[in-house]
Amino acid sequence: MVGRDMSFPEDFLFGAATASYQVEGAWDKDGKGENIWDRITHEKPNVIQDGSNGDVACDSYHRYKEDIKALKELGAKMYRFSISWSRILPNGTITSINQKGIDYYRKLIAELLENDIQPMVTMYHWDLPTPLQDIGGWTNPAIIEYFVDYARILLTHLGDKVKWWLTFNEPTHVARGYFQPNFMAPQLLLHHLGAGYMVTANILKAHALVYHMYDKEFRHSQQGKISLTLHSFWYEPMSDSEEDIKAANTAINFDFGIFAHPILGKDGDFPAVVKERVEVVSKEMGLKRSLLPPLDKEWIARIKGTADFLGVNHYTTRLCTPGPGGVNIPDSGVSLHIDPAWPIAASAYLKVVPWGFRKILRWIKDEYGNPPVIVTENGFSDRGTLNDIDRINYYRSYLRELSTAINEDNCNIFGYLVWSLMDNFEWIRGYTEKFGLFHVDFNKPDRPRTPKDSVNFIKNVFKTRKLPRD
Ligand code: GBH
Repeated sequence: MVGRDMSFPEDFLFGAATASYQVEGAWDKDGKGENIWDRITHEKPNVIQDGSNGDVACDSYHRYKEDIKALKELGAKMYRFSISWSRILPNGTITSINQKGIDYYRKLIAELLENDIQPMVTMYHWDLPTPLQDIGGWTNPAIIEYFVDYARILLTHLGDKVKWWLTFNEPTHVARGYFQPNFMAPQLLLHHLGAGYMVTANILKAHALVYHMYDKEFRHSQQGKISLTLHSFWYEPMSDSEEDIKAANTAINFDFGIFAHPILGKDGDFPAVVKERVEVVSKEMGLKRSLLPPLDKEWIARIKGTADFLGVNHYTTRLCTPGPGGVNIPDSGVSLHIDPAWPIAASAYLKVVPWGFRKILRWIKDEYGNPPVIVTENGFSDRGTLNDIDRINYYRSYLRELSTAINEDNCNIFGYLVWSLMDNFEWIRGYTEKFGLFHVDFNKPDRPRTPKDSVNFIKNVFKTRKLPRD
């Protein structure tokens, strides 16, 4: 370790992230429509671990100024938040523009800019208006144009102030809502119909059309950048055997490459290994064609290159060996394992494996020609203590790997955002898992935010752009 450069570049963008449904609350205020998380939490509260919902959450709709104070205290230069589609378009379409929704985001953005914090805006972080779900949601190709309509409204009304756009957060998780049990809304179980792959294709197309719309109608006057955020575990071979190495490569292509390759890969399109495997499995199931709808030449060309940079969310690692696959990455033929020696977090999925962070960043560099990357989420969950030493240890070890990826591997990484600014609604885990640097007291009507010990640690890193030696 002696002599390792543990600093970050001068113009590096440090900041924090949240998402609309997880923090805003005000679920039915000022004309907002219902979305799929409102619906699932209200109609089936038993699918949420503590029976809770995001009706009030951190009440950021009313308390965004306190969020900005917290960001200031942290020394954040960037705040990534998402927009609630049903707050802007209550019935899902442009026949129902809600001015109060637009006003809310304009106020939030103005206040951020006044405090020298750059907004990075996610257009879709999982909260689909229910009328669109009722026509099949992301499986219905009609959604492509509805998303383009929605994006045009955002770019028109907010694009003068916002220079960083993400169309989608973790589209693989949107797809999982259509086949993985007990997971993301709308919790459908339609893998046998290829629903997840339909979602994948439709999201890729919607993303590409919005990118080209930005180029044609907005880039010249607004001068911003647009991309999307992908999530991935790092997939490490369980052993040095050729089969395990192949399994790990298959896994990362199913989880990350399925979106990254069509956009950033040299020839575009889905990764060859994904096309081959899904074809074989579909035939084995007795189908006449692959569950993965092929992209035609026009779409391959239209999707390729539609990222000015890449957003990456990363938390943890899995070990890979050939096997039945399981619910996360069906059809891959890879079985995923954890090393029992890895330190744990409150979230069952999250094990502390810092070296996996460096490896995935390096893999992205090698696989896609070193694109500009911003880490749009990274963080640790506990049960909510203010003295969050385990979170500090997580950040210390992961940030070391990040600095090594930058300084030794020459990965083109220009920013890093923590997940999350504050405790919030963690999807089906409700309020049982806490990712915040700021504690939020969900029992008090005014939802007070209190800094945890990790705030001091992160603040110091953001300020000095260096990691402490010990
Ligand atoms: C991010 O996703 C989300 O963008 C954010 O909204 C969320 O609050 C944050 O993470 C913290 O979890 O495949 O069954 O093992 C990361 C999503 C969700 C990825 C759970 C891994 C594991 C479930 N993570 N998932 S499983």
